[in-house]
Amino acid sequence: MRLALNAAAGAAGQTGINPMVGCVVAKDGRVVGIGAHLKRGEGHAEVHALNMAGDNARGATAYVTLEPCSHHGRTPPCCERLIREGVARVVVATTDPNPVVAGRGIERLREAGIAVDVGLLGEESRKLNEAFNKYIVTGLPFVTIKTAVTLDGKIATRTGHSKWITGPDAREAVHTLRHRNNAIMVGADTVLADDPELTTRLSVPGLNPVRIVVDSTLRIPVTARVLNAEAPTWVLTAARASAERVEALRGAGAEVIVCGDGPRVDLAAAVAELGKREIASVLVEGGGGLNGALMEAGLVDKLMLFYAPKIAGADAPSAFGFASPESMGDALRIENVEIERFGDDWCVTGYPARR
Ligand code: AOF
Ligand code: ZN
Repeated sequence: MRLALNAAAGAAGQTGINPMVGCVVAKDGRVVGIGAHLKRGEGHAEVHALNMAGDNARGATAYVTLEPCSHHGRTPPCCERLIREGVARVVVATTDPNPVVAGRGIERLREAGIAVDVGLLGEESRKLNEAFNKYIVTGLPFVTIKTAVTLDGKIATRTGHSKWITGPDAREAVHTLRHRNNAIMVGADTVLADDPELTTRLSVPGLNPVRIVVDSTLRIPVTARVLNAEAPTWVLTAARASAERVEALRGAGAEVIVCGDGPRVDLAAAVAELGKREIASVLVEGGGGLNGALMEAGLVDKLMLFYAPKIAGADAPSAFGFASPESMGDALRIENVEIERFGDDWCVTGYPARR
């Protein structure tokens, strides 16, 4: 199952709205087939592993990181294929939260006389697919805020200078995060201050996320690098944005999407709209304003704070621009915190407590 999980994780960022799934077929103490789901619309993990196993699948054990599917989607049901190949036992890490599967795959295998065990490394499999698990039941993308901060929680100096807070290892990790998310989101202020390209670069090639700019009044210039042809760019705006600016940005290649009918972008409506457009995961590369507004609206699932061993001092902008509560007991609590080292920096990962 560990091998199957590793195979699944290898396809991080390339399965679109589909989960990462791995499968290992073992018989008489040896691995006879291994596979992973690599791309939406293409073979599921079980199919690749069973194709490799061939006749060895008969009487074998299949280790699958997600319950084999029972539905006819873009590909036929994996449980039927496992039955047809004569697999004797299936070990499943976790059930498929997809309402069209949700236990039916396991049920079908048992009906066919196959021994099914559920739960081996289940927690790890669920964590691997935390974005899919949310998206498939709510239709909403999993939102991760990533930011580089000084030890005193600042994202720039008092002049707005921010290149660079963290070192090369942390920045490399951020490009991997871009590859792993379907979309990347910033505020107009970040585009105006840093003119970022928001593509996946550095040493390893990867996929570019859809670039999303939140810009209520369409202040970003048509020459902004985020509008280049490297990846699609969607500009989220409010109803009051001028028709002239809308046309100018469309002319520069952006898709302009009005979210809600208030004076500013309705962030809850924006996130729902992204879900409708098959964005299952969003990496927010902030700005304190956007970070704070998303946190206040309860739209953030996960935080990844890259801490550099520096102190920026007073008058420097903070990572989260929302109003501070009166009492520390009311400070936003972050749960399930983990720390990982990147060169001289540390990434603190956690999940905002639901209130
Ligand atoms: C599996 N094995 O490797 C994957 C599964 O559109 P489709 O046909 O690819 O179906 C996608 C759904 O199938 C997805 O939402 C999830 O429920 C399941 N994914 N299942 O047995 C796999 N990737
Ligand atoms: Zn399947």
